[in-house]
Amino acid sequence: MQEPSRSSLSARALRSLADVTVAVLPAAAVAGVALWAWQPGELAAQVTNSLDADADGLVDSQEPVLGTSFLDPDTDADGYFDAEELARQSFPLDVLSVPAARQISVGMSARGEGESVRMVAALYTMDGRLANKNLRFGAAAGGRLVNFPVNQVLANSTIQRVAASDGTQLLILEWDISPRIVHQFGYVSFFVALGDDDDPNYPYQSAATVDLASDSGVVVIARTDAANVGPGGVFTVQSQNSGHSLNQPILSSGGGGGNGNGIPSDWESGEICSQNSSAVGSSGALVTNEVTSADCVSGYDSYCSSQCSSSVGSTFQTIDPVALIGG
Ligand SMILES: [Ca+2]
Ligand SMILES: [Ca+2]
Repeated sequence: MQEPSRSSLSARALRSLADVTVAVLPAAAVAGVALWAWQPGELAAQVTNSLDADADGLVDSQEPVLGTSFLDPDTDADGYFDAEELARQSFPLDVLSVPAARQISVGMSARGEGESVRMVAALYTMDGRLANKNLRFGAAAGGRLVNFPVNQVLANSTIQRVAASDGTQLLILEWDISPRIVHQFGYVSFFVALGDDDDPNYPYQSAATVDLASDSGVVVIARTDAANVGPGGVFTVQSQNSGHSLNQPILSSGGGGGNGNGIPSDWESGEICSQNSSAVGSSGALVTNEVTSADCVSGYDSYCSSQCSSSVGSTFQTIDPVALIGG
């Protein structure tokens, strides 16, 4: 486990810190910024696979991570398109799970894209605008929570507007993260928090996390599961790994997506690693979890790591999204 290098923190990153609208970052977080900084040259070299065959706001290559169909905008036929269900924290594979009547909500996912991990945040803001909203991005890794400068994330993101079922607009933000961050730390939990600026005591009303792990040179996502999406209340939270996860490979070191080349030959195809865990400790928003059971299960268009069952007893840290909202 390496410590972030303070010396590589660029002047640009420092300047941008002054512009962020989030709370002042602690020194440890500032030191961590360099680790998460984007390489503009690398970013420009990436080409987005923008094909969205069913025009639901999720590109084709994103849908297998969510388990949704790339040919059907409303996979579970409940009247809400897949991207809207991601943003509004209902489960896109359950006709009985529909968005709650709320004014602001955010959901999160990720996929492999070229040689990068592309992060996805789906925002439901009613007015389809970022103005007058509070946004917070960050991650937990190596026992620390790091905030990303909001303006850097936005400057390096694509923003797509998609119609929602109620006539409002969703915002789909996408930005790249280097897979080496995941491989370096072994497990990284990313978060997005979103709120309006009506009440300074409650800057964020919704939060979502997505967890990525490194396994044999492969980036694995703790895939969204029905148990991980929260009911909409005054606040909404979505945790990709809240006691159960389906660990799906999304990017191999050999390049290509998780269902393509580069998956180690000893991983089982047609299966996925189903993992159960229990929280064994917490510190602020950081939760330490221990894997209690893990097995390959069949019936998935994915691959199950040869290390799946041997992860029992290991620990990893996630973010409690509840700790990110409500002031
Ligand atoms: Ca789509
Ligand atoms: Ca639906």
